[in-house]
Amino acid sequence: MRIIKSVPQLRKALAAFRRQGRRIGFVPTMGYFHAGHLQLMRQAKKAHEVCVVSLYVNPTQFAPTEDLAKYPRDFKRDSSMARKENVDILFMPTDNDIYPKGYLTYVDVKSITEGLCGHFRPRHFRGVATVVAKLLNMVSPDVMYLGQKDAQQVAVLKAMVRDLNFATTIKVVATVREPDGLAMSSRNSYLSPQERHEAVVVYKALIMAKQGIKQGERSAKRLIALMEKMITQQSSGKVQYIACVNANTLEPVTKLSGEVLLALAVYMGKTRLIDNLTVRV
Ligand code: PAJ
Repeated sequence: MRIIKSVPQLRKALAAFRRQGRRIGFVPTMGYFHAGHLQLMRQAKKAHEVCVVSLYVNPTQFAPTEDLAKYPRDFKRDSSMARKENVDILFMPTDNDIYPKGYLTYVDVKSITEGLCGHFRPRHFRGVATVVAKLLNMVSPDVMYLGQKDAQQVAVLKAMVRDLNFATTIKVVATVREPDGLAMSSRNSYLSPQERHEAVVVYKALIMAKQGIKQGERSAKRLIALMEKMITQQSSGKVQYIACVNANTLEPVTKLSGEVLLALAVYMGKTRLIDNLTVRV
């Protein structure tokens, strides 16, 4: 595995792979790897692509009040985990590579960034779209791998790739979970043992809602109320939002039909957890 820090070096290394006729698979990350990240890397390797992983904690997707400074970082651990997955290139740009002095340009995806997480993190997806657009221009991958864990991020980046004509296909990888169902996340490391114990309720609420739909429930309002009740009764978690939306457009639905995304954000103490499930009604 090569660890590359500069864009010219990256382009040179990738050009050599392309001359060999190899396809490039790309996994953008902010590091502090867990089994979810590794699953994305494995998908690229399984497709016999050159696996390029970027590791960059992107400041523009954090609000001033958020956890940028304390976001977990462990480069040694990350690089040894990536090496074990046979990653070909670990790309670690610096702030100066991504946002040099005088930086002016941002990518703003409209409407689907306004609901769900976007409602509570107003500039978050602008930061995500901007950094991913830049990384796509640096790597020019054939395929980009994204996790379903961040369902709204997937929808936003799919729209960006379509609207700005990036020559990259997006592959979405199912959410990897802990044995008790909690979705893997770098932020789970913030949880106290008690919060970690209670955090499983987030997934349990989604599963209960899915079962409710299977048994014929079609009212989004009733389902959301049930999920909220379960979370507040079984944990000290504070619900930020629970939503039933169309899985493609992310528009809220009142009567469930078609492909529905159940999505929620819950604070366990100071840690914000998100999760989702798609259900075909
Ligand atoms: P990060 O949170 O590090 O996640 C990197 C990728 O791993 C994302 O595509 C995310 O959806 C995926 N992922 C995270 N947890 C997962 C899980 N439990 N199962 C499957 N996939 C999972 O998402 C970001 O970084 C950033 O916003 C980024 C796209 C890199 C832009 O800065």
